[in-house]
Amino acid sequence: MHDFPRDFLFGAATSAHQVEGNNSLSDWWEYELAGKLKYRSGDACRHYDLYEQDFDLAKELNHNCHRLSIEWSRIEPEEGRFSLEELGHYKKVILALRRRGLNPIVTLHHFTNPSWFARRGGWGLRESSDLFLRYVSKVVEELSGEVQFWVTINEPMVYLYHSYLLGVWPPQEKSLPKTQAVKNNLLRAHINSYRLIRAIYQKNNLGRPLVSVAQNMQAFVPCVATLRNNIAAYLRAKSFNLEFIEKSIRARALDFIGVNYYSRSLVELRGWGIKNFAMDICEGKHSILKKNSLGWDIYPEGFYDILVALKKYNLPVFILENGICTEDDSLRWSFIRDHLNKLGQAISSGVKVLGYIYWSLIDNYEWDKGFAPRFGLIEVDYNTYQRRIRDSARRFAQVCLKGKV
Ligand code: IFM
Repeated sequence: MHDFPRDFLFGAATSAHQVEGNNSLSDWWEYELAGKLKYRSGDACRHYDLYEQDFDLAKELNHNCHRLSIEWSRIEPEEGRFSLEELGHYKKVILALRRRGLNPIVTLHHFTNPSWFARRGGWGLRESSDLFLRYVSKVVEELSGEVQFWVTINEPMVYLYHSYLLGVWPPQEKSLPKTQAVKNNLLRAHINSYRLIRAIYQKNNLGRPLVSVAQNMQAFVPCVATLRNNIAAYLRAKSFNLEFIEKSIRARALDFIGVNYYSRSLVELRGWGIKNFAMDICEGKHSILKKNSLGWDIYPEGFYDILVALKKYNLPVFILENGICTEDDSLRWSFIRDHLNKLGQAISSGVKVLGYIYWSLIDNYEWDKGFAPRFGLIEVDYNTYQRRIRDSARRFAQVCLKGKV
């Protein structure tokens, strides 16, 4: 049994493209339409219109926070033209959360970009950070009075891997030098956004904002513990999990460590090239662990290990995503319970944790995997757009209510 701190934040997350629907001015949409991606997001969950109803459900489930993302391509549909209507829309969304006692955790970039930005060269451009900052400034000026928690960039390393190394997400490139350049630009965008957000709050005499990134962290485990696999696993954790946050900390641009944790990766090095170190995993399919419906190992132990290893940075941690896609809702509950238990253990070991956010509030568009993976606490019927609260959500609601697992 674990008690969570009294002011602990419990909630669930979504991201704009995955739930809102009709995100027609973004690069993802363009690739979907051109047939460069297998699945189209279409109406997604119609959350753009149904957000009040979804937030009612989150409140009914005893959540006290909610993580969402703002869609840059709606706010700045053409370069330099900002839509007051869309800024107003997100203001209404944030106020709808506040009215229900849900603390908004706002992400500024969650994988999608405006089409105009992508056409100009996207995150490969040296000036990408400046272009992003103009948008950040508009959004933060508009919402600062209602928001304390900001997440500048969601999972920069996942974005890099899929979009610039594996070439599966827009802009579907496979280039090491480009990956490096984009990584630097994302880091610059984060650091400069951090400074800008702080400056806006200061200018407007608002309390201190809390700003971070959502860093996807995996447990990197050597498949067979040979020396080279051990070294590769260590280096992978260093570069995938830690480099971005370490550089942000060095630049004094991180108020807490945002962690997204799902699974482990079995590392098996097949060569000595940079790509081998960055990507080689065991293809042997011999892991005996239970899996989610995408085949990812369920490994709560790794969650604990990762959290405890973050203690040395002396910053609070916020779990911004943790979740499972499955058709088996009892497996969803055991996943949540086991991870919350590990979180409780980490807190007992001295890790300061601000909150736990489940991915996701509702089933949604899982990028290149389409709508089949079901991550939601709430089921979405894609024919009627009706929502149905799952049993796992009710169990998690009890944890949120009582503050213990
Ligand atoms: O759906 C994604 C989300 O957009 C980012 N983090 C991981 C989730 C599950 O794959």
